[in-house]
Amino acid sequence: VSADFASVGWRIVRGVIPAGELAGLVALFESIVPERLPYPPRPDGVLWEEVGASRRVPALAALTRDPRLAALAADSIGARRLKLLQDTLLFKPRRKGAPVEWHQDHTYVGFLDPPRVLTLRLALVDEDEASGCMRAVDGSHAWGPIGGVRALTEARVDSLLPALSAAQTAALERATPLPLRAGDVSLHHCLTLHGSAANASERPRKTLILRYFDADCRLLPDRLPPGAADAFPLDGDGALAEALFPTVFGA
Ligand SMILES: O=C(O)CCC(=O)C(=O)O
Repeated sequence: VSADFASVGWRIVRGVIPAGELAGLVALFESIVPERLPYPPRPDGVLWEEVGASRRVPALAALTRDPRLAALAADSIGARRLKLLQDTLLFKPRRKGAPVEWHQDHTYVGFLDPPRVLTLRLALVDEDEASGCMRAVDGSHAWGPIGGVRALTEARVDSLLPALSAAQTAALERATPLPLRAGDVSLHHCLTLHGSAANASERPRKTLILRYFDADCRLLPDRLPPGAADAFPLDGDGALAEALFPTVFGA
């Protein structure tokens, strides 16, 4: 178990993917999320999140099982076996990249119990404060869940700001920026409060996001919105179905 992750709620691991492998991963990203496409703008800019591509792109599926990534995630929460919940390719175009509102992933994954769920992010190009890198509030995973659960089927992430106490709001001022070099990885707990600013830089931000959970987690069906149960089938042992939520570590 990572001590940093347990006490702070996030950790960074440098140089997980060596420079020689990055061009191939950038090309894979580009084949799924081409930079030239006119992604739909929101009032605050463009943020494209391509969700679930590993179910149709074998090279991406292989990456979700890459032991360099999956073992880091398992180690961070001390899981013996880990399953993949979801993969997302996040693209914040240069100059007009939109922010990600302050949130806990738990709002969208809180149907898994216990909350032994985490997110691994692999930077494919350098990301820093100018290009809207992620920011996290140290120790906020100990605050517990804020607000309700809305499950992964939500189209966009809402700000938790209105639900925060005065002390929690003040803590946002001290949020830690998580600048990454291409090939670096950050991991955060599903209860860690985080977000990211706009990308006003001349560089695009391209991040591969993998959400994993302890294979011992069980689904709480009453936390799914009506009609969502079909997207979360179970195997005979009560675990989320292997066909859609594959075991990526400790199989
Ligand atoms: O990378 C970002 O800017 C935000 C990512 C995020 O919110 C997440 O992975 O849960």
